[in-house]
Amino acid sequence: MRRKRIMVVGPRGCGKTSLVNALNDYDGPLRRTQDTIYGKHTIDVPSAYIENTDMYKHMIALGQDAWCVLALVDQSRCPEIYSHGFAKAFRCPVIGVISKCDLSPENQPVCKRQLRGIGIEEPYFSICVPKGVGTKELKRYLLELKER
Ligand SMILES: Nc1nc2c(ncn2[C@@H]2O[C@H](COP(=O)(O)OP(=O)(O)O)[C@@H](O)[C@H]2O)c(=O)[nH]1
Ligand SMILES: [Mg+2]
Repeated sequence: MRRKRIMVVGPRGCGKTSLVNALNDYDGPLRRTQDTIYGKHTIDVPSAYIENTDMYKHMIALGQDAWCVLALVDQSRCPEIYSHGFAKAFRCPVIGVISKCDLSPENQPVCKRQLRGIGIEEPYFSICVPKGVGTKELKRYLLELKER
């Protein structure tokens, strides 16, 4: 059986690649990813997969390789992009992550409402990867979840 990974989904520019790099303890240059990138612990899913509903099936298929899914909403820019009940499409746990928590703090309630609306329960993790905010808490939570 293939090793399962942490799948990271979210809209364009929300900080997916920054987060997978942090989860893989990689601190080299940030590259733009169009294709799905399998990292040591992660799957970095192209934004297009959640931005186009006709590509959802590809994302669900990738979910077979995941032991958990991190669904990101961008606090600096948060139009509705997930379809209602999104989280129910996966068999593994789906965790809500609010990225760019250093920006537009007034949007935090909107982000939480979106995560709830797509079927994810708290706790939600507010992170800012460039400043190293929240990533330690998220990693610790993931470790505990995996061992359960
Ligand atoms: N201010 C801020 N910028 C961030 C944060 N996370 C990522 N970025 C920046 O947002 C841009 C897009 O990040 P990237 O990880 O490539 O997003 P992706 O398209 O979802 O993979 C880059 O310039 C990052 O440096 C954050 O928490 N706060
Ligand atoms: Mg990327």
